[in-house]
Amino acid sequence: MKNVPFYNLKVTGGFWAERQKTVAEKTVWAVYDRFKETGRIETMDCKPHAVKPHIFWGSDVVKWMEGAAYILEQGEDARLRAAVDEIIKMIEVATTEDGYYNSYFNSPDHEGKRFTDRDKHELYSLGHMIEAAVALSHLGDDRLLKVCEKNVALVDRIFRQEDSAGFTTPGHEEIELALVRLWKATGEEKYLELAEFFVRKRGTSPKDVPVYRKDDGSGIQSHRPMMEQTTAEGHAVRATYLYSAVADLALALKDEELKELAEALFEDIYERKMYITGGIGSGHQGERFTVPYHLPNRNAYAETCAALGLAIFARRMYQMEPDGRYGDAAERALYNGMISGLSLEGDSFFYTNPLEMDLSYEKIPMGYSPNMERQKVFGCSCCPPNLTRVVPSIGDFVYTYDEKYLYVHQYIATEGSVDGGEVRMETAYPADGRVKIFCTGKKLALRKPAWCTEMVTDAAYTEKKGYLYFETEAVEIEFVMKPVFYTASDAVHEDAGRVALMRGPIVYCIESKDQPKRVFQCRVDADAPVKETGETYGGFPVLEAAGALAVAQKALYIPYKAAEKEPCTLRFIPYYTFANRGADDMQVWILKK
Ligand code: FUB
Ligand code: ZN
Repeated sequence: MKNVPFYNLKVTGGFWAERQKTVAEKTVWAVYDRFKETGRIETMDCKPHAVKPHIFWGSDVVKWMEGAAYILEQGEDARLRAAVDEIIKMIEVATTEDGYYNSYFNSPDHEGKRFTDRDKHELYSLGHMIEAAVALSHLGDDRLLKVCEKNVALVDRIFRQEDSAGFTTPGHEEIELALVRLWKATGEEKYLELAEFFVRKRGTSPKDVPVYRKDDGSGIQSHRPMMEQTTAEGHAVRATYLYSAVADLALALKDEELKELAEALFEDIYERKMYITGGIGSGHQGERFTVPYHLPNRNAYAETCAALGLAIFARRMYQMEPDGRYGDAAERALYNGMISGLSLEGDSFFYTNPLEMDLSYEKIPMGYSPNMERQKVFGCSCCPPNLTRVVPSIGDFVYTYDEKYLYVHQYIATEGSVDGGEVRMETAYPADGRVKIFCTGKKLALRKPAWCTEMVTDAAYTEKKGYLYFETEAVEIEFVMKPVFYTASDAVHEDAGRVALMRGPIVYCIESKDQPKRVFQCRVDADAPVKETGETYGGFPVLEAAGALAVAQKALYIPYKAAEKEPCTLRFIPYYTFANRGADDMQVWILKK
């Protein structure tokens, strides 16, 4: 199967068109301005400055550049082009004779220390620079690509040929998937070989001691040889970047063992370690996967980058083989646990994406509390520029194709070209479940959304592994969308006795400001019908459900029979919009009445 790159498609309307507009007009500049204010941009020149670069500040900046390049694909913007140009020039000048660039190690304080410390994110930062370079080269600007190719030649010599670095594989993965992109962009086999080297060597080298988390190495996916790592472990962003590279290599090398490994890793996440929002990495210590079914709501870490990581891993899986679970995981993450990281206004962010907020938690001395309010920038600001990369390139998630079929994995209004033919999808999904698709020269294979229990179409189809196969070039279908309460597996102890509301792929939540009392007093009647109010928020209907309020009692403890409840109506908004009207208590999983 081949991918249809977003370059061939235009997003013509709906949720993502609106988010793309916000990111292009607002977010990209909000992130740039914060990076300028904090010194991230100026330290790209590696000269002495009052402010000292953090180990991966450079990665923040090149991720921003990658997003800027995607925005420039949509149309020229002289100011954006100039901002990108300035950074490229700084990198060119600061690159050493032997091809090395890193804003931390090329700065005067850290000279001579390169490639000695596995946890200093050098190869991670280079990976992101490669991704930015590939994006810029598509615009016809190869300057950064040249820098990267020299840099990669150095890495290849030091790591693969001489084995002379202080470690064998990176502490934070990213270069692996970036090298696959570089191979695709240049056709140079050596980049694919280096990607394979880093993946296969993982967990095998005595030099790769688990210094980082002082654990068994699982925190950075180094506890055993890669081919024996069949469960998702450790830091969730690192893990999903690595697993994405495993899937990339499986596809590029047509390697069955790598494919089986990627499948096992995906299954472990999908069946046991993923929030209903597509958030992953529940543990805040180590930003990591913990144990199966440990999905706490209030303490959920669920980093924005990790949901994005799941989405890009799942996308690679469906590029390999159509299986509805992959598209479902990507859809959950994109519409919920990832995009919740971006405010409706587009200029503030969440790093963690809990499924419950209790404002009083901020006051607990020495306790863990997530950010209750969206932030303009973080000390560790990886998430905002990741959003500026993924939203403009969202078209990458929509289609793949083979000789016979166009596979439709995500329902996003788009028009463009596929394999010499024309493709067009008209839909307001997921505000509305009606979809019209047409592609010249291809039959259509449509993912049946996991949430869908009722479809309406006149066309005949056969169903296999979550896809509907039509023998026609045009299809009209409705995935009937209505609010549904979900329950979690018994194994998820935190959700016992609770339900969560979804409408199509959109997870809903309640905030105290919309309820008669704080959300912790709210109980919901999961058997009563849910009403669409006629209002919308964040592009989706505001929903109402019948419930009951536990009447506040003064005494700390009273007999259960004496506790009073009064009927009420609960008002639900899309989860991804939480805390857009200021910090508030919030719940996704609500106690049943
Ligand atoms: O370490 C670089 C980035 O910062 C990671 O990907 C995020 O999880 C955050 O730790
Ligand atoms: Zn992040």
